[in-house]
Amino acid sequence: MTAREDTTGTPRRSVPARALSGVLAAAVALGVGELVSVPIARAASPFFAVGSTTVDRSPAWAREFAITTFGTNDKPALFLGMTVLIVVLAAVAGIVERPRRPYGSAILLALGVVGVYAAVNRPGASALYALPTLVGVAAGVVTLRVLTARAPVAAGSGGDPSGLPRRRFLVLAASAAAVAAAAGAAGRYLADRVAGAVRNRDGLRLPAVTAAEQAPTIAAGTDVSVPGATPFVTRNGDFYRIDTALQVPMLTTDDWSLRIHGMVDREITLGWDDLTARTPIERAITLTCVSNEVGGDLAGNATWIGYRIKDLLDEVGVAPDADMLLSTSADGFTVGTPVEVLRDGRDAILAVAMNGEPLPFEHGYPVRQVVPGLYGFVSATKWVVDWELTRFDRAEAYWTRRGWAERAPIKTASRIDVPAAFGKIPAGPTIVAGTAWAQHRGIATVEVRVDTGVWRTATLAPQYSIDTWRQWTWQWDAPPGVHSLQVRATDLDGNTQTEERAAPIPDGASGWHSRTVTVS
Ligand SMILES: Nc1nc2c(c(=O)[nH]1)N[C@H]1C(S)=C(S)[C@@H](COP(=O)(O)O)O[C@H]1N2
Ligand SMILES: [Mo]
Repeated sequence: MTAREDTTGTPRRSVPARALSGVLAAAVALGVGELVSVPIARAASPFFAVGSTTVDRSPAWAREFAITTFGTNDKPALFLGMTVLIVVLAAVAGIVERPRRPYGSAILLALGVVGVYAAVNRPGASALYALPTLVGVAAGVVTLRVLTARAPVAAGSGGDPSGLPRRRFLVLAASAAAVAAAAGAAGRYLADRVAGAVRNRDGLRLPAVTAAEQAPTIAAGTDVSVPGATPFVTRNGDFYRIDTALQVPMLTTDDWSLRIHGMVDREITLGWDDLTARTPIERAITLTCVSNEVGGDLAGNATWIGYRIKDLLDEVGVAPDADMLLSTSADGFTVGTPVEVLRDGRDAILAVAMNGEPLPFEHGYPVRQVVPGLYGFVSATKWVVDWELTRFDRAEAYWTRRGWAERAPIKTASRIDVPAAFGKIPAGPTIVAGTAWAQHRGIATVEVRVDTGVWRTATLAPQYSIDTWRQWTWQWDAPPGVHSLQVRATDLDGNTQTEERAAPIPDGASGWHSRTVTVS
């Protein structure tokens, strides 16, 4: 049978060499799978997914047997068993692989199907969980094909009695082993770092805020408590997330430091302990994204604990002609914030906690900026690690370079939450509710109108602070028909929202939010 295939006249490699090829191919597949799983989830690693699924799906007697036999070593025993099984199957795959009849590749693919099945069925898995196995198996098949291919015998190389380009095989096999080991080790290392960051966050003690610096309590009625209306405090899990990070930076408080340099009298680098030795303050502040469309939901309100940015700037001594704080995140994103705004007395902070928890990783753990009144892209740097005091005429931040504004105070905005868009409601008294914001200026009035009628004043919830949004309600005696509800707000500076529509780029959307409802 070998002879039939050997149209090139080159003998195939020995059985042990082929078995080794199969094992190396499987190792490459698992190593690459491990590495690709890091940004997705531990459970997306093919080896881990199959192991966990085996544990979850094994019948009670098998589990009991494993625990009574191996005790707390039941998991290492399982992984050892899986490894032996994979080595055997992979060796067989290597032995049966033929250049024209890829039986071995088919075995690897079949193992891949098992891996994909296990990964996408892990709790909370998405289709993305298939990716590590798919990429891994592709790498494994390529490895197998290369290692089991018959290299053309160069003329005059007949000196080797076996006719095999043995050196070439050894080099390839060693390379495959190196790839497998490096990918697997890198994957494990990164996964451990991720786990280390999770442990670090779980174990973090929040700074104790003195009574004087605690956020004021939320007065009754601040939350209008109308079903479907925006809650006054946005839960962390519901908080909008906007960033350029494909992979959320996972820093520990030990990894973190903030270097402050540029146009300053004294450069300093703060570690976590240096930062948290300062006096923390707690404030509720509403964040908004410049990309928010009229009526959109890229805004959220949280109670933050942090340290005053102004105090840090005073400490380093900012040069009088420095007008920009260029902040950089651990993943290289940059933000330019006017120094003047940071020092005008508002509660601009380096935040470490959000709604009574350490910052969630997606929201900047361990340290981010929060600045009342400015859109996030010019103020709210997450995972912030570097501050350079500079000038707007010398430096340009990430989004400014891409056509967005250099400076961007938040525009006064209002939104109808209830009734729902294109909702159907019965005629008669109904409640209209929503939110409005004009951070650091505050909301003075909200008005609602039906169709082209007169503007009516809505009832405002108590103002918590000028840095937070303000909820409102309006009683409507809804007549039958299709109606358009519109809303506009006026801030405490006396500026009423313009009707003129502007797109979010370059410095924020404008226009009145409206909703069409059918009343019957
Ligand atoms: N490191 C980093 N910080 C960032 C961003 C980013 O892309 N990277 N996006 C900014 C933008 S545009 C906004 S609106 C806010 C959003 O903060 P959130 O995701 O916590 O809601 O973060 C800001 N901070
Ligand atoms: Mo944003």
